[in-house]
Amino acid sequence: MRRGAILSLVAIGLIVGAAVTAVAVLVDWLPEQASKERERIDFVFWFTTAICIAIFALVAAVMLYAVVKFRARPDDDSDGRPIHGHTGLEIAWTAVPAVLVTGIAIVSTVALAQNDRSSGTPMSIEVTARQFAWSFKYLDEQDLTSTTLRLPVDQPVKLTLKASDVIHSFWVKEFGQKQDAVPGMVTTLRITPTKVGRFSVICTELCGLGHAFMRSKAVVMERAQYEQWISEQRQALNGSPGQAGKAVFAQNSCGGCHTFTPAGSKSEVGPNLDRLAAQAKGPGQPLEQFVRESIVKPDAYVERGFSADLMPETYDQLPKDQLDALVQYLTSPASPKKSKKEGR
Ligand code: HEC
Ligand SMILES: [Cu+2]
Repeated sequence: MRRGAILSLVAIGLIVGAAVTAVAVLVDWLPEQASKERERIDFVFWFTTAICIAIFALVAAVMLYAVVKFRARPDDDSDGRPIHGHTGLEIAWTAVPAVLVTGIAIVSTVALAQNDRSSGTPMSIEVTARQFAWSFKYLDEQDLTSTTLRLPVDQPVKLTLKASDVIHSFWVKEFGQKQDAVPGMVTTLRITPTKVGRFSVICTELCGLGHAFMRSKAVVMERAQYEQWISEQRQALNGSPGQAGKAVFAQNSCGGCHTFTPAGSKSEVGPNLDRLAAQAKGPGQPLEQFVRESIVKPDAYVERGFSADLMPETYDQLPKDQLDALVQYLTSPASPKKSKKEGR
């Protein structure tokens, strides 16, 4: 090949490569990066993208050059020269992609293997997925149960995922990896958050009518703040029944849907819990039994005027002592007042 041809090819390749690189780098394609695992996934992504850009530039350069250089002139009606293969080229375009694809496979395998291993001792949290809600149980913290996933920054976490009805999938896009929650088996996912912030927990497996609303929050906190939150919860759980019930009520977002004056909540998605005694007369059950059943099996009795599909059915995951405290908190009007005084 002549020198001029090679120079033109290189020039076109560089221009195309620069343009495509600008599109890849200048546009903010990926979500915010907030975990070590995401960093590794993003590395694989950029590694692959770089290879794609190089190949694209090469192909575009040869194509553009050929289109201009070998185009038919207006008065040229002759046939082109017949060409029969080119062994050198064929070996090259087989061997080079094979090497590149193998490289991508190796880099991905290393990233996946590292993401499946925690550095240091991970914190254990059990995640329960159910149509259409998430529940998080802190196995190292007396099974403290919450509907929000709170994590200390830079601390490796091991999530064990369970599903109680159909297949769901846990995903926080800032953390990277997804993991399915499958009925009848336990799956695991490791996360090491690297950024303080609030992120969305999303179900990414179409799991029924309420799938789009199957969301929760992952809150990554400074270690000191997290420790404080945990110790407050621990104190509350071990405190008077009123305090414990109040903490369980708050951690499980009951106030997000129910009015309950002792907890200061005013939402009207579900029935007003200040009037439970009157409501228990509907199904004619003793108050305590009615409340307990309403929490673990919300559909057992549905108050007139409310939708049966709204209250999450994940609360049967509450450990017995937390459920007891919650029921007591909701049924004894005296304990909330008392706990207010003891509050601090
Ligand atoms: C997403 C909204 C939502 C959340 C969160 C929620 N509930 Fe409910 N709750 C409802 C709705 C709607 C009903 C009425 C329909 C039904 O019984 O399923 C209800 C019913 C109840 C009832 C029965 C009341 C009656 O009059 O029938 C009790 C008791 C109750 N919830 C307690 C709780 C507690 C305790 C929590 C927290 C652990 C909680 N709920 C969380 C929406 C919610
Ligand atoms: Cu789901």
